[in-house]
Amino acid sequence: MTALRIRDFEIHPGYFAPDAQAQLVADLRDCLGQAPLVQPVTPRGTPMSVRMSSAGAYGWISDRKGYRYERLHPSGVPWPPIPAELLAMWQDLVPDARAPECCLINWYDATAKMGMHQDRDEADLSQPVVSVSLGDEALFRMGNATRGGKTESVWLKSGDVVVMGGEARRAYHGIDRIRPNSSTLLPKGGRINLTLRVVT
Ligand SMILES: O=C(O)CCC(=O)C(=O)O
Ligand SMILES: [Mn+2]
Repeated sequence: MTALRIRDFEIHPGYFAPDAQAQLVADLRDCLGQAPLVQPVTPRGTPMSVRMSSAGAYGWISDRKGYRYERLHPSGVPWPPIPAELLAMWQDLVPDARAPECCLINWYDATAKMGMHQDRDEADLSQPVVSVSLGDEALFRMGNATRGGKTESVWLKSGDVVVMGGEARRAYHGIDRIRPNSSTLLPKGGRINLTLRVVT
């Protein structure tokens, strides 16, 4: 399937076929067995609607102390390794990038969303972020390098991959809503989003 480009966001519809999606879900279950999902709070103490964990050398954390990357899960255990098929995808789509050091795992239930934000806790913003969608469809909104202005939206489906490089790397983006029961990949529904990042 050919990629489509919206601004500098490069979207690969159906990058992962259904059997590869099922394999990813199985691998993620192992990851979450070691480093369980937690419900983060914002630095102001407001609970986020997504639940999060990570794989890789670093995990992304949000709590009362702020947004940051940490070497350990809040329980004190190291994050599990990033599943091999995600490393292969990274090599395929962004061969010139450094190796990813974090795979943030976001789990959305039917009512979860993510407000417009930039990914900017990483030291080297010349490195791309690559995002994988699994399960229910999500309305992904793409904005600008500064807050506000015109935006464009696309429904991301299970197996779709988005490369955020170039101008898109600093662009505001978010998830407005999930379309419940739009996928049968996850037996209880919901959506998993993975974002691979170079942290240092
Ligand atoms: O769920 C998504 O598709 C986007 C997630 C995201 O932007 C993030 O975790 O920083
Ligand atoms: Mn983001």
